[in-house]
Formats: sequence, C-alpha cells, structure tokens
Amino acid sequence: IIGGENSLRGGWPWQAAIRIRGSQADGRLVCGATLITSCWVLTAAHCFKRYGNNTKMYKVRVGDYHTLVPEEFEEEYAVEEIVLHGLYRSHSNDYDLALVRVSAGKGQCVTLSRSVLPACLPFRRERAPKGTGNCYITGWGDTGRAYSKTLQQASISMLSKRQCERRYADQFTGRMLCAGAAFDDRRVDSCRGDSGGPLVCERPGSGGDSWVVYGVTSWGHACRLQDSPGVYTKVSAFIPWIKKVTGQ
Ligand code: 4AZ
Repeated sequence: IIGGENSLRGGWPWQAAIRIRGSQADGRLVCGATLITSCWVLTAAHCFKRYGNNTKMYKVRVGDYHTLVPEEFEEEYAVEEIVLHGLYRSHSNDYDLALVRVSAGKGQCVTLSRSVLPACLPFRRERAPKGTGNCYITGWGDTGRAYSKTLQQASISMLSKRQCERRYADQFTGRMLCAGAAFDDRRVDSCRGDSGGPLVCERPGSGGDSWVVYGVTSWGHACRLQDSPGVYTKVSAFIPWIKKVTGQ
C-alpha cells in the first residue's frame, strides 16, 4: 500500500495472506486474500501465475499484523483447493478472481476469533458507495520503499467507470472497479504484494456493523502514478460463481 498508515492490530479481521510453504522461500508473501467464510478466502487468479496452482506450494495466514511477531490469534492453514475463475486467462486481467479453501484437518476450517472474522459479500450487482465513502484497501505489499512488515490501510475513493476507461481503454471491463485517491490527493494506491487482498467499504446504513468486500486488488499501470488508478475485481459481478464454488 502506498500512502497508507499502520492499521490497528485485529482491525481488519478478514485480511489473510497467501504465503509460500516449505522450500527456501518459506513464508514469502504471494498475495493478500479475504476470509469470506470459515473455509474459504477470496483472492486474485493472477496470484497463481508465478508458482502455479499446486496447493502444496502455499499456506494461508490469518490474524496477522506484524509479519515477524506472533499475534495472539494468528494461525496458518494448509490449502486444500484452489479454484481459479474459469474465464480467467493469464494474458489478460479480466475475471481475475480465485477461491482458496483452507483446512485444519479433520474437517475443520479456520477458528474464528476477535481478530479472525469473515467480511460480508456484496449482493449480486450491488454498487460500492461512490466517491469518498468509507472504503479502505489493506495489505503488506510495497509501500514505495519496501514491503511492509505491518498491515497497512489506506482510505480510497471509488472512481467512475469513465475515469478508468479513459486510462485503460478496452482493458477495463465490466468485471472491474476503479479506485484511487481523490483528485486533491494522489498519494494512495495498492501495489505489488497487495494484490488478491480486499477493498472493503462499510455498508451504508449498517452503522459500522458490516464491512463488505466490494473489490479484490488486481492490477494497474504501476503504483501511484498520476491518472493511473488501481483496478479491482468487481466482486458483485461474481456472486453466483462464489456461491456455487463455496456451496453457500
Ligand atoms: C501488482 O503488481 C499491482 N496500483 C497491484 C496493484 C496495482 C498495481 C500493481 C494497482 O500486484
């Protein structure tokens, strides 16, 4: 996250991280992810481009804040299943969504706690609050200097479809959302290492009781470049697919 700030410990309890398991790269950050049920995290399909989709390559960490400090509710889980969206193609950014099933063995999934809780899904075709609503991106990705050791958060504005079409032309599709800093402040963006992670907004009228994952950090032209907003997979366009895969 560029232009963010330290989050509070336990402040984004659905934030998960997909990390490399075993081998010399053990623990290396692959991508962010969002816990949406006790068994499934939502992430980006492109996260599996580099190391492939062999479940044994990965683990999922939940309840983390400082990557080098064991937190009270931090746990790591094995990956049982990786489901890429069937229309995702590695040469394009469209349909950039994947579901990862985590397991603790013996039919158990993630233990929920004060610091480990799923985010809400949007309703089918629900729109994210426009403009400077209460929306945030979070992650351990590049801050412009290095990857962050502490979970970063940044408030972000939902931009119009037109603003992204102007910049990205045909690459910007109906399965994507566009978000960035407001016009007066261009210092907020997601970056390498944040992808797969959440763009959440407080659901208007819920009084802070429900946070909805409207977007999954997907791509953009560089990070924090003027007129190059970040692009997020539009979760509300995939509700039937998510329900089908997770069986909810
Ligand atoms: C990346 O490389 C990446 N500013 C993620 C987000 C954005 C750009 C690049 C959007 O994972």
